[in-house]
Amino acid sequence: MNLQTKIASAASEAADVLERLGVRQDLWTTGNRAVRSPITGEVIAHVHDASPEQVAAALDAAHTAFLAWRNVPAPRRGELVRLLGEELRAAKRDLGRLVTLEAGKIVSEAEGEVQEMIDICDYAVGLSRQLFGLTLATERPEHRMMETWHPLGVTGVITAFNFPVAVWSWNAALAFVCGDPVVWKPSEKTPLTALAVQALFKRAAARCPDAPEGLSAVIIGGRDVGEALVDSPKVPLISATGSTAMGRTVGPRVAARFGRALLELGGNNAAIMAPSADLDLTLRGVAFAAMGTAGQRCTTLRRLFVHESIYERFLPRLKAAYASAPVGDPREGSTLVGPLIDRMAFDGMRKALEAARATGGQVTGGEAVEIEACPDAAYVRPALVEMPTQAEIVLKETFAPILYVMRYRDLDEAIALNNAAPQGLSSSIFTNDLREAEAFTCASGSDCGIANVNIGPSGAEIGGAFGGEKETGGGREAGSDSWKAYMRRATNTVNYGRTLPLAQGVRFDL
Ligand code: UN1
Repeated sequence: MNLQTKIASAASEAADVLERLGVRQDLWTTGNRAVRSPITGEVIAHVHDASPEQVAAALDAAHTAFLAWRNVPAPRRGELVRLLGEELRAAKRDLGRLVTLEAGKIVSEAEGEVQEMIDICDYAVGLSRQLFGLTLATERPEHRMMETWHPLGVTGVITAFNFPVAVWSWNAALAFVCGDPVVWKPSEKTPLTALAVQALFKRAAARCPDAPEGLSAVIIGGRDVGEALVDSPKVPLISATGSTAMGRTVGPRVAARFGRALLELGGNNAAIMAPSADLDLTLRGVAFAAMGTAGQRCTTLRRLFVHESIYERFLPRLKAAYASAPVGDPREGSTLVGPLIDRMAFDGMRKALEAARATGGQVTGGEAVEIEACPDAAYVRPALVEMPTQAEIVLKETFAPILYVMRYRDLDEAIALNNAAPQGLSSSIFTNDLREAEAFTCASGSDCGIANVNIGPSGAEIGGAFGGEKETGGGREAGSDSWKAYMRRATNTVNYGRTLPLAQGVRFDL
């Protein structure tokens, strides 16, 4: 299929945006690592991998920064994050543009990602005055027992290409107010946006006299750089976002040194469409959740269970939406589905569709959309696959726009199908029946970290805790009390009396 014949180069625009964002030219022109834009597949920059010495120096500097930063009162640490939020507001369009150029997101989603950074900064500023603990009842007279929260240390952040800037900010904004420096290893596929964020951070830090040198660092590189971060005893917390395979390596390595790991891994998110569902609303909810970000969100909708009584009515409408969703240059205002990150992602999609066909799947869409003169770009029409059962391939996360659709008969069966995936990130039910909605969100309902009613599984806002169970890794980021992962808890018992009563009535009289 050939939708758009020609697409304008991304390289010179990337150079302009990087310049405006204040990224030093040598950081992206003279390096060893080529960076490609998924829009055209062309090389748009060359960044420098960090050497082992540079990684060690960044970690030392971050640790030294920690020793000072932990003593800065939390609301003053919040002032740095407020300034960062200001920089992000001013740079929203440019940074969003760079996300589009480097990750291929459509403009509105790319700017939405930057908005998510601004939101978490605002949230963290408020939080900087609310890092409170409890006062607890003590069994001993003239004693006080309380819980205090203290900065933990350097936070290592590993991020994926699909949210190249927002995931850092959910971690960093909280880490900074909690008193922790941040060393960031971005995806090899999206280092430019990381350099841009670091430049904005530096602008904010320059306006904040309390901020020590080394509070934020970016270390670019492959697996070896990630491993140096993961194995460093100077990094008590590793927050890693990526595949379950990555988490299987990172989790045990961090555990082996008794570090703390916050893991945000694969998702294989489902929605249930019940007989009472609002058809129009569900159609929009499903379309955005399944096709948005070209199916490359960890919260993307990948499995849809439609009640048999409405299946025949709903499916033709969904198919029409799939056939008409505009695929193409994410810089064009009318585009809804941009490119996949690279050809490898397309190969993965093709293989999954083959496996689905082999187990009885009826595929609509899924074909490559070729762009003239851009053989390295990977545009694809999103695929809708009607499956007779939830076969093995459906239970795998393929990071591409594939939606498997299945029928169900009763809600218990649908909830069991929702929970049958090894991952447990996000889930939804579309229903106007209160009992069904409550059954889906109750203890015996969805087993995911996120369970929604009448919205899709993706597009969470930052106020809630974000993350999931089972193979998703169990971590929680962003809102609610996720900040506690970035601090150490101390229980303090203070005796203000003149005797020494022992707990549990123990006697030890000399
Ligand atoms: C991810 O894909 O890594 O809920 C995170 C969402 C976004 C975050 C997705 N706020 O879809």
